[in-house]
Amino acid sequence: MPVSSPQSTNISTSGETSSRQPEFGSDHIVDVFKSLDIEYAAFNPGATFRGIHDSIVNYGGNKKPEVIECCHEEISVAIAHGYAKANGKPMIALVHNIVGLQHASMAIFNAWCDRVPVLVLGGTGPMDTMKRRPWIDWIHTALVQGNLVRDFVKWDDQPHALSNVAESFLRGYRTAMTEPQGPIYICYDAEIQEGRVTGDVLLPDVNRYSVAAPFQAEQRALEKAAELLTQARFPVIVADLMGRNPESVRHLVELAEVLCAPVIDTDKRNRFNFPNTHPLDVSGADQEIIKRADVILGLDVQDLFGALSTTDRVARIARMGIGKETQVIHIHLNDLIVRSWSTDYQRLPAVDLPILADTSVALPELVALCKEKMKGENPKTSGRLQRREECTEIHNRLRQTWAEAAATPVRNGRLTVPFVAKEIWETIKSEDWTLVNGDFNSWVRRLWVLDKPYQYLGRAGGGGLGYGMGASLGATLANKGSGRLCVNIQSDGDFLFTASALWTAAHHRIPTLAIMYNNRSYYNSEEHGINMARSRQRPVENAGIGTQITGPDVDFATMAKSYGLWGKGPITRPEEVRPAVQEAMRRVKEQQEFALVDIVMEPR
Ligand SMILES: Cc1ncc(C[n+]2csc(CCOP(=O)(O)OP(=O)(O)O)c2C)c(N)n1
Ligand SMILES: [Mg+2]
Repeated sequence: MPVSSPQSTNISTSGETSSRQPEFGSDHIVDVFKSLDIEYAAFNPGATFRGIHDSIVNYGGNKKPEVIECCHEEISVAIAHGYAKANGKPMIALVHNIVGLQHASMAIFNAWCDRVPVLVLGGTGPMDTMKRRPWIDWIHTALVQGNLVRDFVKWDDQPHALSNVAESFLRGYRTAMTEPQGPIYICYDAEIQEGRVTGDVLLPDVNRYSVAAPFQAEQRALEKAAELLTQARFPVIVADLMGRNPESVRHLVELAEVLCAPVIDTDKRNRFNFPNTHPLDVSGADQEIIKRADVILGLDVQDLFGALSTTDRVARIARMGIGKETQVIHIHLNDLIVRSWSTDYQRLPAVDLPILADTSVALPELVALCKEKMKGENPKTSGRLQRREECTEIHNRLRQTWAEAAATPVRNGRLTVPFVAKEIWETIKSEDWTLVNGDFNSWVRRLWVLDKPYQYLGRAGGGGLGYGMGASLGATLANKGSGRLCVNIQSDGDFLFTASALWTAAHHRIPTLAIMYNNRSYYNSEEHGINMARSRQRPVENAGIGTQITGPDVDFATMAKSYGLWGKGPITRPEEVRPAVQEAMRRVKEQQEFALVDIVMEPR
């Protein structure tokens, strides 16, 4: 049977097929996975993909992909989500027919909103009703299964025959990877997986199906942008998802320096966009800076309206924070990923110069055009140097205030969040580290040095709890062999949704350093309760009902231990923090094992 052997490609990195001939449909499916160099397949098992399961293990040798066993489909997808953000390429999350897909749906929604490529695969059927077992095969088969998640995946498919599988998967892979990226879902009929291969099944040369080159902005639009930015009195840059491409960070630094323009990350903290040590980084003074802008450049801002407005969270009123005459430029791809079901496209912002382009190629071009326009300009008389100094002052003032906050170890009988954040920083700062989840509600950004794009991966995207454990394990898998310390700042409420990810961490020896940000509360909700009570003049003391996670207090260290992992805590005293984190870090580095430190602290 002729099987073409794929070479390296810009879709995959190496491409490897099994040396054996496919006997069953699912063997061919695994060959397709291998041709695209898929490293892992995370799943909770299920009979609808038992064919693929068997082929991964017995035909593919449990390598490329290798099985990552999970206790919940939400974990499988979150692992693939975190992996893709850390690695830039996707892995597979396999989910059992209707039931696994329903469990997975929250995590798929997170990946969708976060614009991250995840290959969600499932099984179904048999679609041939004569071949179904009574009851179970009927309740677990849908027409069409993809309908369940169609509104928040870029594409879904159910190949009709084995001969359709390779093309379907290549299309899925490419669709997920093409900007704006996102999850896809492909469902395989049990019959296709379990049937014998009778004729020729060809593996296409994956080199010829690669992701298209990123698309550039229209030249005249970029020139207009350069003109506005170079002539501005006070240009401000707002970045959001731009940093998903690490190269873009370098270009943004150059643009900010050329223009002497302040840079703000949106408060969504979606990606690493700009080094927080740079004097032009003024995130934290957003309102003060935005108000002064006469020209704003947005870079892949998902919610530009939100980023430029102030919101009263209780009254639910947003007011524009910029003047009517402020010119807004936005380089983005948002309009290419609009769906009607969820309104994750956000409020429609007023933009004077919208540019639909991939920032990874538009930014360097914009830098070149700005430089060209500024040729011969005297930075002293142009006011640029003065602006840079002003920004530097703001930058330094902010950091000074934040450092002072970290000097208070205990308040109201609890460790303060900034103090704990600082102690952890002091412990890990000489390591090559990456923060794979969490950020202590921005205290990491305020107190740690983030100067390399891989150091921060952003948040869940869809605001759905249950993300942190899976995503951090996936990102740690992606960092395997890098020697990098992978740190997860894990909030307690989010953890409890997917706590059984501890089993996956233990079983697969995934060496993440997890710090439990234990405020013994779904505090975000408690805070809403407090605000609600205040605005209605009702007792704030009741805000803990239905929100606090006390009585019993969860003993997270013992939870970790019960999965055979190393755990320490609860840590409640200032002098205990550093030694505990040091010990955990040693454990992670030396034993290459997951370790958890439970630190009880103030809510915020
Ligand atoms: C799946 C899901 N259920 C409920 C919520 C509502 N919610 C938003 S934040 C939050 C509390 C989160 O608690 P935790 O992870 O401990 O973080 P904290 O706010 O305490 O720092 C809740 C319940 C949600 N976002 N997602
Ligand atoms: Mg909490």
